[in-house]
Amino acid sequence: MALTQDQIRQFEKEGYLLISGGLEVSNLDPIVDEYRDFIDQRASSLYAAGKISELYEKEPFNRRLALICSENREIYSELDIMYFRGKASFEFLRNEHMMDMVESLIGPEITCSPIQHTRAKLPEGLTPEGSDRHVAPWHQDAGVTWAEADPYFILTVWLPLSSAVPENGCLQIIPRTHGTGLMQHHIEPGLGTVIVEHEMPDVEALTLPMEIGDVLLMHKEIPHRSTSNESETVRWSMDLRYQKTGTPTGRPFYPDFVTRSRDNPSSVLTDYEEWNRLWVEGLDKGQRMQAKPHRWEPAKS
Ligand SMILES: O=C(O)CCC(=O)C(=O)O
Ligand SMILES: [Fe+2]
Repeated sequence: MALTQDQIRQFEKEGYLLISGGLEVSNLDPIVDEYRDFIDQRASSLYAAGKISELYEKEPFNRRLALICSENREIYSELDIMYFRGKASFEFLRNEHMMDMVESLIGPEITCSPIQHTRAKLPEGLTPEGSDRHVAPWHQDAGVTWAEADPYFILTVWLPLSSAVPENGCLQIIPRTHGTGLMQHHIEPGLGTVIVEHEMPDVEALTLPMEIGDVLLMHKEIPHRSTSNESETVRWSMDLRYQKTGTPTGRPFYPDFVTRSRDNPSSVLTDYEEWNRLWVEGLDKGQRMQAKPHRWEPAKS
């Protein structure tokens, strides 16, 4: 649904807008189903190979992966959107209801940025090698692009596929801090890209518990983070980014594509095979270039 004038004003003032029940759960079910099916198949193959002791098939969606990973973590690296490349995930990227919300903030010519993730955030301690890419220290999404994207507006859309609560590391944001530009970040080994301490605004953080169907729209200059998952279930979520077609995404080696266009409707990418091909090519290119995803240097010790 298009945003109301009030919602647009709220986004402009606060730098974010949380829309409770912004999407019908039925819009997200196909994504959950394709992950559920994949995990089911992978559980069978791991079991057949003697790598897990049981299938855990009676367990709910947000628990089964944790139990499998407590025995074998092979599946973990196969789940993010660009590796998994599910058809329902691809179709959802141009979901009409979501595009209506996005259009209210960026206009009718919409490109989907390749800076996007499906995150299966495992209970603390279960992640391979101990560190977890889905535990994000304080950062702005403006900080995870190349500088070429700096002048342009990029909208983050964050949505859970299962309950996101403080205990499992839901999102925390610092509202009303957008409009001041890019803050200095650095890379903290083992932690990720983080805003340097003296640049962090002295404003209280807001913790945002969300349920499946809720949608968070966030300005790229809003600092946010998520803490580790202290629960026994998986925090499943997606974070997507949209911007006006023709503006640089700040990850030029990965594929962007048009998800809505009033000027040129035939430019919208609806071909699933082509999306797959673009990602296979982009991942290969990124690897060959040894492309740095963003501009920051390791913190000085
Ligand atoms: O999902 C998370 O925990 C962090 C995600 C994030 O930083 C983002 O969506 O921009
Ligand atoms: Fe982020």
